Amino acid sequence: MPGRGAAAMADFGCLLLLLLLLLVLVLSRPASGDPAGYLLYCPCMGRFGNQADHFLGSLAFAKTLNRTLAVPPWIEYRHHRPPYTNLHVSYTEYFKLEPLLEYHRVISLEEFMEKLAPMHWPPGKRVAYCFEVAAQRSADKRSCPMKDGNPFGPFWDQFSVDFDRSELFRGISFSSYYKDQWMQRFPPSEHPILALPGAPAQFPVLEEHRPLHKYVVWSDEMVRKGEEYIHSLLVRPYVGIHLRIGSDWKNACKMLKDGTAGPHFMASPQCVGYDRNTAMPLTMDMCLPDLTEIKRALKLWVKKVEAKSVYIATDSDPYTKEIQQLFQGKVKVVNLQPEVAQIDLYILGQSDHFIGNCVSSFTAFVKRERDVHGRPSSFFGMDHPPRLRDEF
Ligand SMILES: Nc1nc2c(ncn2[C@@H]2O[C@H](COP(=O)(O)OP(=O)(O)O)[C@@H](O)[C@H]2O)c(=O)[nH]1
Ligand SMILES: *[C@@H]1O[C@H](CO)[C@@H](O)[C@H](O)[C@H]1NC(C)=O
Ligand SMILES: [Mg+2]
Repeated sequence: MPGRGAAAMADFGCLLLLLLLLLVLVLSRPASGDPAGYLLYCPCMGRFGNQADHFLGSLAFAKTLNRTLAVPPWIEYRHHRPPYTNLHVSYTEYFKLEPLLEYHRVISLEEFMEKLAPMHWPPGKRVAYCFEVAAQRSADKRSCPMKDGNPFGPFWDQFSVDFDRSELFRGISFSSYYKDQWMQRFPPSEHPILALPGAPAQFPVLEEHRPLHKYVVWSDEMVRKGEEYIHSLLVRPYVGIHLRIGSDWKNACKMLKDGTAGPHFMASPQCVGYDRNTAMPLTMDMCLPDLTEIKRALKLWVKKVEAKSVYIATDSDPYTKEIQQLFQGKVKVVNLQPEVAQIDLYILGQSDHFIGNCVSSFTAFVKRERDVHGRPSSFFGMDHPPRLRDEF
């Protein structure tokens, strides 16, 4: 019976078509969103060190609220060299996204905008969330300053984001203490996307959030480049130093001379201690080491670790000649001045001993990374910093 065979073939064809249709439907379905909601923010305060401090706090806050964190790109200020506008550098350019997932759910802001925003955060439904006091500055006194000025405007413009209305809050802060208040005020069912003008975090990073640095893992490309420099330029053991001595820093450290700053000044809790009551005094050598102090500390640590080379990272004069003279040419002195500041961070992180600047959040990034891996660090003006809670 030839008809039976043909009918069976036709049935089979129908089934195949149906399956195919189903597959197409499943694949073209918009990505499903997290029912627990998302947290978006602009890393709009300070340069890399500040943004990294804020990132750790924001990661912790996202976990507190159980919202997926949209990891923003880093903002790099290029006012003095091309392209003379801000660069937005993907988190994944420098670090891996996967290790963050061991701690909490994240998605890059880029992927969120590409895959989720069209369905879950479309134009017309973009709500800004901010403190009442921040909205006071706006014309109608009720709008969050999401895109006012630089870097705020360019940051959201890179994704063509405009905000449609604002939700204001008061009497709460970005601390786990207020978790219940946040959940009640902005439940994810009614407020799925919480977009903030700045990081929901403190600067400097809280002591309890420092260990989160272990989830900040260099990308393969950064490791490759960094290791290449270390192998070709340096001889181990090597001492890495961060000389934060440029003109903006000289101005900042003047506050110490005036006596207007206490022991807690910018990133200084990392070396004087986080408890204000027991904090050690912050000296000028710790904020702005002069050449005498730089030589003293270097001599001490080069001798102690029997260093064969010294790596100098700086925002200003590296004092290469002076340091070479100090060791009478017996120690190799290297200053790379890399195009990408994160290369300095990588090389400092890998050194056999690190001497940093107590007040700098650029140093703080290196110090945290080294603490996580049990590598030794000291500061100019402080050879033996107190143990912090995240050291093991
Ligand atoms: N490449 C390089 N850049 C540095 C160094 N020190 C400071 N900078 C630049 O100056 C910025 C300082 O700002 P920030 O990272 O917020 O650290 P802080 O101001 O020292 O707390 C860095 O992000 C770098 O762009 C350095 O040693 N090497
Ligand atoms: C947190 O969010 C995830 C993902 O939406 C969900 O599976 C989990 O149940 C939530 N946890 C709590 C405690 O609400
Ligand atoms: Mg700064």
